Amino acid sequence: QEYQYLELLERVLQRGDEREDRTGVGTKALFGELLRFDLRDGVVPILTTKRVYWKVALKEMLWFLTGRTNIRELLQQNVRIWSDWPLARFRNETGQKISQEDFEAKILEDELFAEQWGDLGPVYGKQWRRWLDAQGKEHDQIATLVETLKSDPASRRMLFHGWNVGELGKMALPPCHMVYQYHVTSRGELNCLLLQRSCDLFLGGPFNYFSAAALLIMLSQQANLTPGELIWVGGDVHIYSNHVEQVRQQISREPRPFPTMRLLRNPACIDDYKIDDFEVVGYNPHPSIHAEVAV
Ligand code: THF
Repeated sequence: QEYQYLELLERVLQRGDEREDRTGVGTKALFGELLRFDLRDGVVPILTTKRVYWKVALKEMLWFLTGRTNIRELLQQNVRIWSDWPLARFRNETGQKISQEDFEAKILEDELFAEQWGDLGPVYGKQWRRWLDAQGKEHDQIATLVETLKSDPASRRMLFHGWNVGELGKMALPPCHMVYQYHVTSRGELNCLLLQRSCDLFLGGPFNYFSAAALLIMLSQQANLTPGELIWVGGDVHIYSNHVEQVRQQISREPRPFPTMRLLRNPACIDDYKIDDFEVVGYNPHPSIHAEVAV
């Protein structure tokens, strides 16, 4: 199953359109790509051609589900993947040349500082759990989804969306993984179609595939369904110019079978999952490959 990802990397390198992007780093990109991951029997798409820090991705997903948007709660769990954006804003607005380490330490020890500088605005968690409509009413899209999965699994309206047009301007970064649509087969298998408008194939992609799979597995458990398929659709799928060597190295490696994931507990509700509830079995990846994230 991993070959489709490696082939996508290869295609983007060979045929990708080369452009300047928002970050100024430069990318090669294709538009409109699709990957399918079979999640039956507990199989999860954690890539094996480099080590993927699946616990980091899972902590991020659990943080989205809490509805929170401050990086402080991530840093408290030693997750640093969202620090670059608040750090860039702090440096821009104050002119101070603070290091990432010092900035993160300050966020952790100073609650007021964290409130002022650590918040990403109404990003994923806020939209998923507290989407604000024009009347000022908040909507919990995740709770509604779980409810519908249980009560009306044949529904064609089981989805949640991150692209809240009226609030885009307040977000540190508008959502990349944007619409999650669900589907239940007559055999009680839960499928997900994820539409991702923009994908950093080397750094973000591997996190996004696994996170979406983990969420599907949690939803299956909550609604008494079994995991089916994750279908991932990417809009602008790109490789940053400073990831090309890393990508070549990854493509040269032989993929191994995907691992499986088990839930050690059956939490009472979608809000109750903890990182220790997840066990990954049979993950035997090639070594990690370092790359810089474009901000
Ligand atoms: N912006 C860009 N340019 N790329 C992205 O992948 C991305 N995201 C999120 C928001 N904006 C993005 C942030 N998610 C890593 C992983 C996910 C991120 C950001 C960074 C990363 O550096 N991963 C490394 C190290 C992991 C670690 O240190 O724990 C890795 O090797 O996987 C995509 O959603």
